[in-house]
Amino acid sequence: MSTPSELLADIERVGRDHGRGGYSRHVFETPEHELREWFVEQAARRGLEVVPDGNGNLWAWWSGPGVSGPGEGAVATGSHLDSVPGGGEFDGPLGVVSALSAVDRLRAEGFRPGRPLALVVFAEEEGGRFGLPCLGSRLAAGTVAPERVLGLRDDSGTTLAEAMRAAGKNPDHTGPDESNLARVSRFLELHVEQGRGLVHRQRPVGVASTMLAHGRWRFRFTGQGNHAGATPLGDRRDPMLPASLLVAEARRVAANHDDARATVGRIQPLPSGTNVIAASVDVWLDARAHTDADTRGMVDELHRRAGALAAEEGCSVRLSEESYSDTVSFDGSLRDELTTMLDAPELPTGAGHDAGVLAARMPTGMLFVRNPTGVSHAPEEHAEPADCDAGAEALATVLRRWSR
Ligand code: HGY
Ligand code: MN
Ligand code: MN
Ligand code: MN
Repeated sequence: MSTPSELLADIERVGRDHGRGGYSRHVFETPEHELREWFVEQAARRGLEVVPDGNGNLWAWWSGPGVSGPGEGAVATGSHLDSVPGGGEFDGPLGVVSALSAVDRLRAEGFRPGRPLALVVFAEEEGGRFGLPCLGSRLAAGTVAPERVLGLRDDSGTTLAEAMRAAGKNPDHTGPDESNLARVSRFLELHVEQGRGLVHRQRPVGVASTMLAHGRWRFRFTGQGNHAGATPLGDRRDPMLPASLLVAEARRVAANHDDARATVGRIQPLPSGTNVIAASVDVWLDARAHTDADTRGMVDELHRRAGALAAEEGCSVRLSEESYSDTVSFDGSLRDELTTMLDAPELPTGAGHDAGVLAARMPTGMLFVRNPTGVSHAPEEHAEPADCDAGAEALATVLRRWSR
């Protein structure tokens, strides 16, 4: 039987990108590709039948007696292996290794599922390479169409379709996954907590109540590229000025909405030269709030401000929405069942997850494992081995009950 920490040691050995500190596991690229192969090998070692779907997701089935492959009313658990650039060790992988460890615990006691049980690895949950979070689960659930995403490009200009081909996958097979997902009746994702709610509650494991509405938008400011030395200030149309002012505006506007969050973590001037006035500047906004209205209200206000800031500098601005997820309130009876079964507190999540996509399709829940730093999307993300064990034990408890 492997503990989550033992399996995470494998993840670190295989998946750490030692180049940039922290982890940068981008979908279909090394090391994420190596981690997929590691997962397939771990699943096979446990007698699970791995059934990749056409979207880059991996389904490892533990079928009940007399049931071959996916069956009606199946139960699924899982998370993702990809990361944000320079991310942490636990965001995603903890859900995957805890699922493997939970299967070990159930097998060790001689448990046999009465209905099929699937472990799932979803592709591109972070949207770190192609910009659309929960790409794999959205394609599988049919909430985004292949033709909308196969042309998405990464920073090198490679399209998703090209990246899939390079990884030996046929992009023509992307789309709703009726062979796996359609048969599943309940989904549960275990995830490291991103925040300190469990630290404050002094508990190792919690149950998700709600997920913030959240989305990503790109503001493209366009001015006139020019020479840094030969262009007097009065002759400039420098898009970097409104772009940089927008960052402060985002913080100000978010502060005017209840517990909202607006983040600019990425700015891309073009052509990006030290002695060059940029021709254009892209500013990516991540905006989140407790309601759809608040989230979209913030973006609308920022769009108006961006237009005014651009005009002051003789520039223009174009806004495009790259992704959006409405707020999620997880299935009430399932939350009650989990909090009772596990004697665990409920807590909200400010982060998005594949479980948020599946929640629109079936009764879905999330378990969180305490993170003493509360930090995530950074190398300081952490969970203690004893809390990881408590998480895997809780997951095994639920899977035993659900797949009897
Ligand atoms: O951005 C998020 O909330 C998640 O980590 N993808
Ligand atoms: Mn994340
Ligand atoms: Mn995650
Ligand atoms: Mn020159």
